Amino acid sequence: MSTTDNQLRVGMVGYAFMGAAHSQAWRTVNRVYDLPARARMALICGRDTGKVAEAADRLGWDAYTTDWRDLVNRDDIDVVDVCTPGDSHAEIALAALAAGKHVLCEKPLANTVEEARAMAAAAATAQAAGVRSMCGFNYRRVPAVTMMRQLVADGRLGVIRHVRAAYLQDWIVDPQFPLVWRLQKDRAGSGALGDIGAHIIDLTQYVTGQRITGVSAVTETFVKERPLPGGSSGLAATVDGSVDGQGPALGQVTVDDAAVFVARLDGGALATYEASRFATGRKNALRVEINGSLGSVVFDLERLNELEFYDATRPTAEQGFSRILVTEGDHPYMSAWWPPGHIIGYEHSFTHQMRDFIEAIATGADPAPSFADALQVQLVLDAVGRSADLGSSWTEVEPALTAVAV
Ligand code: SOE
Repeated sequence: MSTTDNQLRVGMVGYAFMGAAHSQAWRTVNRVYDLPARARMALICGRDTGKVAEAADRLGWDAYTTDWRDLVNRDDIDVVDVCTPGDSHAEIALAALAAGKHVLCEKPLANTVEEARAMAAAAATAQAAGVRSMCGFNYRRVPAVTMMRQLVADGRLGVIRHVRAAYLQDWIVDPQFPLVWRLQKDRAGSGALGDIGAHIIDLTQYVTGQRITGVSAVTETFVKERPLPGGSSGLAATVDGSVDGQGPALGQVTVDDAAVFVARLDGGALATYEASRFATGRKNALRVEINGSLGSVVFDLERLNELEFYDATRPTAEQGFSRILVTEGDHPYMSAWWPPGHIIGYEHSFTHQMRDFIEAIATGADPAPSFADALQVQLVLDAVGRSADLGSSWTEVEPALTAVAV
């Protein structure tokens, strides 16, 4: 931290969707929260000079560079914010930690367990030297999700029996959608599983305070070849270089389009998880329901200012799911915003994330989720992938002997 003016000079690598969401949060956080340090949007990094210069202007960064190694090693940078595809998270975060920078890394932490282990180990070493690190599971910082956790922690649901989580999108239902980096294993590590499944794994563990100890999974890639980005027409070269006539060049999809799994949690709960990019009509539909011995609670991202709460301890005649509007001043994070009933949005979760990160750095606290927390999510992702590959717990249904009318 710059001791002269209590500034945290931030360098961000990446300027696409998450770069824009993080920039909005860095621009806003010190204007809505009274914090012990101020974030300075000092430097943004991207590979293309023209595009990163435009991003610096549009997103509000003081300067730009195309060299992330320079960024992490500069003496005038205190925080490195990693907003790149997963295949560069480890390299950038490890270099930044080694250079004594505080690190915020987007989710999932890495593309492999090995990378995540190295990052968690480096973060633990750096922590001893006062360096803070956090993984960007932003949905933890939706006020309603934090309140969900509080309800569970306060025992209002009793013993947790079921966790039911789905994160559904539909942006690649069209088979002509191009083979972008999120559909390539070497860039993204996995598909829907790591991109959106990671969110519901982290969120449910955060809310219940329980950890997933075992899974049984299936995954599917519905569309196995897609046009290459900017795909030229003409002879269509498939992934093995063979040419099969006219049409855009095609490439192999190497990640899952959908992942479905059941899980056991260490507190005894049974859980079901669904992450899909083929849920036609579902744009960014994250829904979590927790059932306990004394009640249930439901969070729906499309109604992110609300919780549905069922209190089984109420008189039977009064029981039913109530709708809690999580906009009161004493609800998590809400004191900084508007009067009750004036709702907030998706982008506010990132501002809350930066609030907590800045406060942790300035006070010497350890921010959550830590890289160790994110490693645990990576271990679950890995187990789901191995379970799906093995098909070990899959029992075929015996075919009916004769065709039956259905
Ligand atoms: C996927 O399209 C995605 O951008 C995720 O990568 C984000 O983590 C999620 O918040 C929104 O959807």
